Amino acid sequence: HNDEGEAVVFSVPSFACQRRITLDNHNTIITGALSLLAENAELSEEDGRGVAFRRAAAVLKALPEPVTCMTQLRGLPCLGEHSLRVIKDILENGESNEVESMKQSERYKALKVLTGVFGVGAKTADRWIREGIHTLHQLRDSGHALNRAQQAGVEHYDDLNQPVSMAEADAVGEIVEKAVVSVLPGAQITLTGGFRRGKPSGHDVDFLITHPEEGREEGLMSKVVSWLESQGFLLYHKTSRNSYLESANGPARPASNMDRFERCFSIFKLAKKYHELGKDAGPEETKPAGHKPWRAVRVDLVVSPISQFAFALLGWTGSKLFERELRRWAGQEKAMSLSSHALFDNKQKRYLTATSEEEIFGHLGLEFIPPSERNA
Ligand code: DCP
Ligand code: MG
Repeated sequence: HNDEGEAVVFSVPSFACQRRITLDNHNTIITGALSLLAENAELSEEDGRGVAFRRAAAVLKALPEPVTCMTQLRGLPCLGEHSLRVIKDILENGESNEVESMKQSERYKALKVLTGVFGVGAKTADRWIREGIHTLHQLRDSGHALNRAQQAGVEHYDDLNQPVSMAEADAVGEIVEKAVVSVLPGAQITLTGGFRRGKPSGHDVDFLITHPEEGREEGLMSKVVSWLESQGFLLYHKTSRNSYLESANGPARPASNMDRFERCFSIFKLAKKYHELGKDAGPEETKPAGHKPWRAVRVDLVVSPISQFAFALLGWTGSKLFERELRRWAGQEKAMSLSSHALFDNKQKRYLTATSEEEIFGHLGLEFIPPSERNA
């Protein structure tokens, strides 16, 4: 409130990549509701609506204090009719009717359960729901053939739906570091994703791997994966060429570069620390059944040549909305195409190189936003 006792009217720039959004959120009830609506839209393959709700949530996350009345929101960007209705409901009744009934709906609950299986996306879940499959039991009984990823997803369902802690992320990091330096001394790993933004937990652990000498990273992923596998650290892995041609964004790049830019989706078998084993943990023979001494953790590995490292780092740090907004800013405001590989200036018809994230923000005419403030 200002000196006259009137509620403060907030001001927020239009693009999420122009805002400093920390994890210190003063409007968690509203942003939680809008995020659920976004999630539901995404699970229903209505991506446009999903982005609209995500953008609205990111505006509320940027506010310096809790919203108390609708007039404070006057003039803010990205708040559509639907989002405003939800916010009004929450301010008046403490919760949103629409969101509460959505959470209770059979369809939403089934979508959550089924897409909670690693390897199952919105399309597959929707198809199964239309066949009357709403639970994991029904999925097992249905006799549907599951692919390798989905089989691992069902097998490790509970572990993979339990958030990964920072301590676990560090433990995975030590293993990945050991793997990387064993197969290529001098190679470097960097923690990316939510943990780099300072989140205390996540759904997976993301790493970017490179070598300071261009070209030395070639073939690195398969060596790292072989090492991890030989040491018994992998429950599942699938390496894919991160085909940049498949993304709609930006111009095609030389095949030689693409071949080197690889991604591995994996599930690690992470040993539990002694204190995590539970009070009844003891010598192997006396351990109660069901208390396994390890747990499954999703890990994403990406290898990038050093020349693309800054772009890969920026692209894999997130948040997803922050990334999307950076690319939208580049295209709409600067006539540039940004990807996790490069930045192309469409007017000058040339690539703009960078060796740091700061340099990329500079090319884009944006103030530098550190990872901890990219939590849009
Ligand atoms: N990313 C992307 N495009 C993809 C996959 C990922 O731009 N197809 C980027 C944005 C994400 C980051 O990589 O922020 C890591 O992806 P995650 O799905 O792991 O997202 P987070 O790490 O941010 O969240 P979580 O804590 O749930 O793992
Ligand atoms: Mg992550």
